[in-house]
Amino acid sequence: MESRNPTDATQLQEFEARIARGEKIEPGDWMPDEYRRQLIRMISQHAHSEVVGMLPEGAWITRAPNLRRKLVLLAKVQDEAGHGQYLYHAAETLGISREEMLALLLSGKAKYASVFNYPTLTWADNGVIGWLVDGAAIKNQTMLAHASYGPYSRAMVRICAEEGFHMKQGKEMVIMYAQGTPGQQAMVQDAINRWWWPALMMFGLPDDTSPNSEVLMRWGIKTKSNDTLRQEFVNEMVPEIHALGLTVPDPDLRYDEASGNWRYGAIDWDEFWQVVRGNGPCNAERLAARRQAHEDGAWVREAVAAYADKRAAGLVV
Ligand code: BYC
Repeated sequence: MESRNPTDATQLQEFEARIARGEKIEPGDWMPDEYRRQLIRMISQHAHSEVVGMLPEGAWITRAPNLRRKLVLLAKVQDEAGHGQYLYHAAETLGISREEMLALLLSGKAKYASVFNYPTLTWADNGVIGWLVDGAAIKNQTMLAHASYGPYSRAMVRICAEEGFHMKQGKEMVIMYAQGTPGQQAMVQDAINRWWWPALMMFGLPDDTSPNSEVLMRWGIKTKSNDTLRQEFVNEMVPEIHALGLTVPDPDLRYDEASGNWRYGAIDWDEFWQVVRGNGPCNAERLAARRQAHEDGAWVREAVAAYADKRAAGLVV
């Protein structure tokens, strides 16, 4: 990873000193190749997650139970598209094109958050995704708003503000259904049962098996570890779920007085890898939907390219 070239060694020292002083690294600045590679990997995966993440909830826009819920859901799903845009732009500042990133997604080679390969079976899933999935995302992204790379950290500030709204609209639904009819209570509990474990997987692999964490922490991209954030999330969510009279689908969950932590049971990492490798319940459906959207948008790309050519030739202003 580190170069033997003395100039690079000095640059690396200066680069690490800048990060230690809390300075942001900006697109034109010198950076180690591995820093660039890690950022492209993480930011592009994040962008893909936002865009694929529109699909599970988007499927419910036409079936929202009333106009207010429909408007909120439309706004949320549209926000996720915007998040994808900011993030693709942030990744482009590192020297990869949007076309390359999209080609990797559409060919099935790129990773994106495993959670979006699960189906949304009832309306309550939208509430629980907002509360748990966006809640997990905020926890992670509030940390990433302090990341050492300027364009990524600034994108996170804006995204977190919008995710705050996403989480609140989800929580409002969960509170309402938890206090609703027995049918609504059962529906929201069932949604929590299905989304709890995939939400915990959003924080990434355990610290002792994560191949990327060490370098990400060293260069200030992550400022908290995967397990630290996961534990913080569990500690915040469990009392709230219990306060609503709902349960967490984890028979091993217990409160540890000494540390003040809610200790959770084993996460099924075999299931995680099955889903990440393309064998989750909805992987094929999600990719097919993105490919269809890409094909349907071909005329827009052609029109934009034609306009750009004419503009370059001075034929339009
Ligand atoms: N799913 O060393 P590790 C949203 C991969 S969207 C799939 O722990 P790292 C929303 C990982 O990529 C917000 N793959 O990785 C949108 C790596 O593979 P490679 C999504 C995962 O990067 C719409 C390998 O496993 N948030 O909020 O140190 C509607 C080893 O893992 C996952 C972000 O993207 C996973 N869950 O840490 C609603 C945040 N976890 O690349 C809501 C930005 C791990 O080495 N990303 N892998 O082949 C991150 O913070 C980090 O990348 C992670 C993983 C914490 C996710």
